[in-house]
Amino acid sequence: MLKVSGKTVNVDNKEIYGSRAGTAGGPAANQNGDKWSESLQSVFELALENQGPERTAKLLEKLAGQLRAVQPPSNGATTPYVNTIPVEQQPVYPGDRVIERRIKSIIRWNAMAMVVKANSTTNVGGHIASFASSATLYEVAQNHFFRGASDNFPGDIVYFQGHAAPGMYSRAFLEGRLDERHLQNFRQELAGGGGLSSYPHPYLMPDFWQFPTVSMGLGPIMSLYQARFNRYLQARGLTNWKSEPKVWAFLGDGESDEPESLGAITLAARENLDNIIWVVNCNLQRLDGPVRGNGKIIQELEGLFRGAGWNVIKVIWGTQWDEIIARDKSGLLLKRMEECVDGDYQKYVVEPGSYTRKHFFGKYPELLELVNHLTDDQIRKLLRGGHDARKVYAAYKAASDHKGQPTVILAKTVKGYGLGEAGEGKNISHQQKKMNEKELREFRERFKIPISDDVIAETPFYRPAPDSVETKYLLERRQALGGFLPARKVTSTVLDVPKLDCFAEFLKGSNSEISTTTAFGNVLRILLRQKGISRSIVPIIPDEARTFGLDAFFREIGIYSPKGQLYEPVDRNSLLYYHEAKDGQILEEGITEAGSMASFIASGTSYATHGVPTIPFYIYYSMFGPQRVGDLFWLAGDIRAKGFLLGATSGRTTLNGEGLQHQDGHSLLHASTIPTCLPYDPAFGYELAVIIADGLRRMYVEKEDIFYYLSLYNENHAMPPMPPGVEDGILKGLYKFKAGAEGKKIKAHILGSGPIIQSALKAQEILAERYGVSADVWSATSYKLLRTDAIRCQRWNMLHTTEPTKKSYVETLLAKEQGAFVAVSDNIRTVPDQIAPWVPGGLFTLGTDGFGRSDTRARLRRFFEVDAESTVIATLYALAEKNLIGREVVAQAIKDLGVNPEKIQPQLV
Ligand SMILES: Cc1ncc(C[n+]2csc(CCOP(=O)(O)OP(=O)(O)O)c2C)c(N)n1
Ligand SMILES: [Mg+2]
Repeated sequence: MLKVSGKTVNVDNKEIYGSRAGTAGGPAANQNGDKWSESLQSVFELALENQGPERTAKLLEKLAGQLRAVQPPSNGATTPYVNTIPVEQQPVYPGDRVIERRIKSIIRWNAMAMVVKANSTTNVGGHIASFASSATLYEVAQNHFFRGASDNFPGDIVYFQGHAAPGMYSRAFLEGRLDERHLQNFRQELAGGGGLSSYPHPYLMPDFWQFPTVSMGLGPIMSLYQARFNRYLQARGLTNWKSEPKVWAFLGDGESDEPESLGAITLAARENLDNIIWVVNCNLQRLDGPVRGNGKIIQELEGLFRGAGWNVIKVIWGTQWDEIIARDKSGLLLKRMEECVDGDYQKYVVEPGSYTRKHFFGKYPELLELVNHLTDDQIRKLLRGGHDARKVYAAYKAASDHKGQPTVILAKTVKGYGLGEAGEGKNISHQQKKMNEKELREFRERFKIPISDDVIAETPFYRPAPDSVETKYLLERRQALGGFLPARKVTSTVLDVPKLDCFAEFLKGSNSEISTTTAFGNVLRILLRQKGISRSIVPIIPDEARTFGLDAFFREIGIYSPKGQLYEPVDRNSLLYYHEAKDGQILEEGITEAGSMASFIASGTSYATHGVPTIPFYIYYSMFGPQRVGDLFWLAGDIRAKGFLLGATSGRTTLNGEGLQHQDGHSLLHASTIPTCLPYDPAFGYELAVIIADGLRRMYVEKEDIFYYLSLYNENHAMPPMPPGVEDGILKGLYKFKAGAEGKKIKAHILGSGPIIQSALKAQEILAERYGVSADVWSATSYKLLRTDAIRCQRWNMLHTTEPTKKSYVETLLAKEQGAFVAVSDNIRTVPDQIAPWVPGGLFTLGTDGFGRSDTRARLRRFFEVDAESTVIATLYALAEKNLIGREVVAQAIKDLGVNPEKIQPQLV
């Protein structure tokens, strides 16, 4: 007993020291917790009374400092390592668990069988362990949550984990959507009758898969922007949904290391996206080994998501653990659960139950009593939460009902669950794709699959009869939920796109000098006035509208914000103020090219995802396009996205002041590698108008699954009127823009693109005036398209040698042209070189290979040898190489034009 100022404080010195010897959470601390709390409260009150608040605060601070020295403060971001939903709050499971388990077992078998079978005769690979760990996570959702598309409802939007694809095929097989031949040909798409793609690829299986997910991190980031885009569509009145679809994203715990996975999670909390649910399959393993062998991935992710404002639901322990946890009055079980690292938990999977008894429970002898009634085998089979349908259902239900925040479910599972010796919880699990007969038998026993010994070695597929309880149940559930998933259905309507004449101002040309970026702004303004499409346009900008001179659109069409504008913008009094609105049309993404691409993809696929075609115009710094987020560009092709990508401030020398990291001369090449992308490098406003008008027609009337990449530049120059009859050439990639001087014997051709066509035009004058050469200037709008067409013809000719040959567009166009051909652009030489084999007599190419740097455009163009003088020299050289002029003319021109022949060469190695 302690007496302070006449009051008795209930503190027993012996207990103080006794408790310090034990650790926090120990039995003594628990039993005396209340006593201690009362005692401290009394001391605190006495201190306040006797010493006053100020001095009490100082005393407490001092004590807190001492406490920090022995116990660093908890960041408060994590909760104990147990299920978030307590047993008392767990809802009753609404399904027939016995039948569901049978269905799940059969799906497990076929998913495994298709991989094992494929690898018995081929080396095509595949994965068993990922789906084995997530089967319950998918099956509970398929039986009770995922809603299919129906009238006025586009269906829930589900991002399936790429490596779990065999599980989805296996279910579709049971549903009768795929047959044995498909499963037989897993990963053998070129086999007779076709097969199944390795992963979710809408390009390869357009009626089945909606979202490519296998490049890790892309599914997660796309799902966030998809959920946001769904809100945007609703806010703009573009939907008539009877209820809002949920966006579900299934991802691996290892996948969470990708910056794209977690980099945008605050968006979902900031915009209250309670229409999204993430399920992270925490099997604690990735490809090589544990995700966090020395820590706990679930706790780490919980802290991150809570910090980001998400609702976090942990599903760690299965039902059998409930009573064990309940019987632990000491707090030691929780302590043990918390102190074990993921590497330990992985070990408990591969070792027998006796090991877990000894090392997990046995660390504190009191804990052994909790499992005395269990055999070693029963201990080994204590389920993790993610394999327990009741726990998973409870989490999904809570997530579905949660309002105001996005939800993440962190479900603990076992990688390769059910594979036993063949790969359960092993470090090699991810790569496992073969099983021997003994392992197959064990798998069959464990999941009770009716396959006899004599055929088991062939891993036959098993599908219950159409009138079996299992098939009926499975179909009934999907019917009740609106239909099958995944399924991709394109029902979109045709848009009333404007004709080219709406761009009359570009076709007429203008005397005032503008850039193609400004011209694009004008095109967009015109399009926004076209009734047929104005509402469908989705301008996307990552914090660069002012750079591109598009800030006027802020006021005109508003920036989308679910909160509207809660503040008075500082520029409210100006005409072009920063205007946020609940129904704003612009997606102002901030500085995230990955997020902007995800929005582009959500918008560019809304024709399929929602049956509502929208037209994304995503304009950005071209250097931060495919170079920065190339994998998303590639995915845009796979997912069959439509729309326009506008790489602004393009050109290694046109964007002159920004230096090495900004000056882009190779995005066109990147874009050329994407099979469904049409890359263009327009020089003039009318070219831009022709390309965009035709693009709208092809994508939104003809319904071609293609998208456009246009480089835009910031150099002002004259925008001439469109010469007659060039539309076709603009679209195909090349047309004669300005013929050379007449009456000269020596002929040459200069192919120019973007603003560098000005070098070609100036070179044309110099060549005529000083060297007697008549050079035609051509505008090369798309080398890739010319090349693709040429390859197509060449291939046809090769395979049909006895039939009349076909001639490509570029060959036909240039067939009668004489002299030398030179190409010049603000891109690396490989861009024009794409057509060299089909240019009569070859193509001499100039380009901006090498790192950019800051300087004036004139000096940069001399440096990279793409200015008019360098173009003249190159043309003369190309002529000299063909013996059409003397070599001394070239040497003389080098002197005349003041070009230093010993100047450094810009490109390296
Ligand atoms: C961007 C990217 N990098 C690497 C890979 C190769 N890869 C495929 S699966 C995998 C491990 C996945 O681990 P996890 O996310 O934990 O999924 P699990 O299979 O364990 O469910 C890796 C590294 C990939 N598919 N994508
Ligand atoms: Mg994993």
